[in-house]
Amino acid sequence: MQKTFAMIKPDAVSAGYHHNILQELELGGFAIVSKARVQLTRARAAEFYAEHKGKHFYEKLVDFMSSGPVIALVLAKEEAITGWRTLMGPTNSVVAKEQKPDSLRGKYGTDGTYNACHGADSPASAAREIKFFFPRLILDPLPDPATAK
Ligand code: RTP
Ligand code: MG
Repeated sequence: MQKTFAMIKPDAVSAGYHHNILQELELGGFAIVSKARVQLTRARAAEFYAEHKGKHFYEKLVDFMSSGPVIALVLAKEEAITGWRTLMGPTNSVVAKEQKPDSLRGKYGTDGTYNACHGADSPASAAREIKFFFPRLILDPLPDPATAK
């Protein structure tokens, strides 16, 4: 079982599409390990997407991601990282609507920025992003101190 970090972005939450997305991901075989509805400050959104700092879309992205509540998720499934990105579809929702109309971004996103959801793109990103939102989450069971040698 692999874990990934996913997020339902402010556009989808404010439109009420998070209900649909949560239902679709469970039907897709993802288990929800953790779920939190949170509002990112501008500074937290900037930190979350720091890898894109300096790109032309960065300021707009940070404004968007701090514009309303998001739903942060830790999901578990075999091959969860690639599986979730496949379910989301292409980054740009205009492209997604053309090429993958049944994907989450095809159905619930609008354009290249307002695209309904996020997914970690590698095991390292997933670990960083899970810690960013759920710093107290213990992902793997610790050995039982009573029986550990
Ligand atoms: P994400 O990180 O949100 O899961 O999306 P991604 O990997 O598919 O795409 P990425 O390149 O990491 O871009 C992060 C987010 O920035 C916004 N964006 N806007 N040209 C644009 O206006 C543009 N390009 C990217 C999107 O919200 C994208 O998901
Ligand atoms: Mg990305």
